[in-house]
This record gives sequence, C-alpha cells and structure tokens, in this order.
Amino acid sequence: MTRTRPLTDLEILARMWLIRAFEEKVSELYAAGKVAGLIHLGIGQEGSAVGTCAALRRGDYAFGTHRSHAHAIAKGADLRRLMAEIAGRSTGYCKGKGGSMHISAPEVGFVTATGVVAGNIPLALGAALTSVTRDEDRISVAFFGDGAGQSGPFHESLNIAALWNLPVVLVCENNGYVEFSPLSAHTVVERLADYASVYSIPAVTVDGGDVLAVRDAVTEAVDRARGGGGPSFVEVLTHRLRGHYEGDPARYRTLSEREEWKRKDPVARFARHLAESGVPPGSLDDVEAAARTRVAVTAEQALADPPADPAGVTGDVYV
Ligand SMILES: Cc1ncc(C[n+]2csc(CCOP(=O)(O)OP(=O)(O)O)c2C)c(N)n1
Ligand SMILES: [Mg+2]
Repeated sequence: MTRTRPLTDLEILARMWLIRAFEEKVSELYAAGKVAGLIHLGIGQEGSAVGTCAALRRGDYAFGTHRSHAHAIAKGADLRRLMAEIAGRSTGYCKGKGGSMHISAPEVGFVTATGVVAGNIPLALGAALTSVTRDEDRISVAFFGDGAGQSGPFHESLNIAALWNLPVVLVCENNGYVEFSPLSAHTVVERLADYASVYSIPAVTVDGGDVLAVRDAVTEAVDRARGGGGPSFVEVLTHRLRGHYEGDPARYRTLSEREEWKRKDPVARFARHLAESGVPPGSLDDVEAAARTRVAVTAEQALADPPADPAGVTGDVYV
C-alpha cells in the first residue's frame, strides 16, 4: 500500500475545525428539530480523532463508537453523506437507516461505528486478523471510551490481541465520564492504560488536548503494528464539552469543571500554538471560516435530499 503524505500543521487544524463546525451544525439542526434520534457529540475531543487518524493510511481500518462523527471525518468520510445519514436522508452512508450512531464510510476505511459500548473492539481485532491472513499490511484501530474498560469484550479483546500479536491500536478516549457519572463511580482504576500491562501490551497515556502528542503516540503504535510488533494501547485524556447526548442538561458537572475544560479546548489550543510559532492570525481565521462555510453548504445540500425510504427498511439486512 502506498504511503500517504503526512498532514501539515495547517491541514491538521483544518480537520479539527471541520469536525468542530460539523458537530456545532448538527447541534443546531437537532435543536431546530431537523435531526432526530440520539446524538452524542465529541466537541472537545477532536485532538484524539484527528491526532489518531493523522497517523493512519486511508486503507487502515477504524472502528468507532456512539460518539464517532469526529472519527469518521478525521478518517476522511464524505461530509455530505455523513450529514445526510445523521439527518435520515436516503443519500446517507446507510441510506439514512443508521443515523448518528451507526456511521460507516468503508471507502476510507471507517468500517463502522456502534452504539454497543466495547462492541467495536472485537470487530477491530477481526479486521486486524483479516489483514494478517490476507497479508494486506493494513492495521486496525478501535476507538472506545473509559466506560468500555469495565466490560467483558474489552478484556477478552486485550487478551486475544496480545496472544495472537494482532496489528491493532486500541485508542481509549478517557473523558472521565460514563454517561452521567464519573469514572470513579464505576471502577477504582483511574488510568485505563494500566489494564494493558497485565496483557503485556505496550501502553501510553497522552494529553488529548495536544493533537500532535496524540499523533506522535499513535504513530509509534502504528509503526509497531506494521512492523509485526503486535497491539498497542493509547489512552487519550480528554474532555467532552457537551452533555452525554444533545439535550442532556449535564447537571452532574460543576461550573468550574466546565470552565477548566473550555480552557483546554484542543482546537483553540492548537490554533494558539500555530500563532505562537509564527503562522499569521489571518490565515488561522481563514481555516475556521472555510470549515464553517463548507459545513453550511454541505448541510443545506444534505437536508434537501429525500428522506429514507420506509419501504427499504428490511433491505440490506443479512439473515
Ligand atoms: C453494552 C452497552 N451497555 C450500556 C450502554 C449504554 N451506554 C451508552 S453510552 C454509555 C457510556 C459510555 O461511556 P464511555 O465509554 O466512557 O464513552 P463516552 O460516552 O464517555 O464517550 C453507556 C453505558 C450501551 N450503549 N452498550
Ligand atoms: Mg467516557
């Protein structure tokens, strides 16, 4: 497989803005009643999605969660088909039948997202095994939250990934919350990377507010997987700036916590970093403006598309 050119810093910022603008648009459409269903936004977690996917090739496999718009966009999904899927349009990736939690963009290696917490980790292992048996040189990535760490499939997957030396990178987005309660209400284990050592899987914990730190950590893991070194675990410490789902009043979070998280916003932080390294503020503003314009046009097009066809509800189902 051909090596993809590494993204420039401005391209990384552009991807982060595209995701932020896209998700803010989804939030706006949801509030206006133009998008239905349960919507989980990853606003504040862009550093993880973009940093990880910046280390991947187009042909590598990625598997997402219930909070995966960012992962799909970072992997290169088509914005219009993604928005159409979320808005239940027939032009969506799954003909509008999957919605926000069941995105799939196979042409860019984003195999699927799933609403089943930890359910995607064994799937990512399956893709990694396929890659090995077909001698394809594709690695596989599973994104999952801190809530997955208390589940059976998580531990079974770590065990098998290590035992079979699979080319898989396990990216844990530890935002400290599992639905409406803090991680400490679910487990005494604070750092999910600690689980990896039990299975002899190399692990690292990185600051998800630093997109380049995430990219570098995942690059090391990807190189290990491609080189035959087996699985790695990357724990990304992150924050979600919205509630668990759109409409969640998030009363379980204090004002000071919210303020602190906003200060750590990975998009603003990376823009500040580029400004400090000499990129003219005008060009940084242009990146944000271009993302917002592109998303606005895309959303308008997607919403003009026909809704999902009820007659097709039993189609594309395998028995
Ligand atoms: C197997 C399973 N159990 C429970 C749920 C309900 N549920 C939906 S999201 C969620 C919390 C997930 O928390 P985490 O993995 O930390 O991801 P985050 O929402 O923080 O991104 C739960 C328990 C589910 N979807 N699947
Ligand atoms: Mg969480």
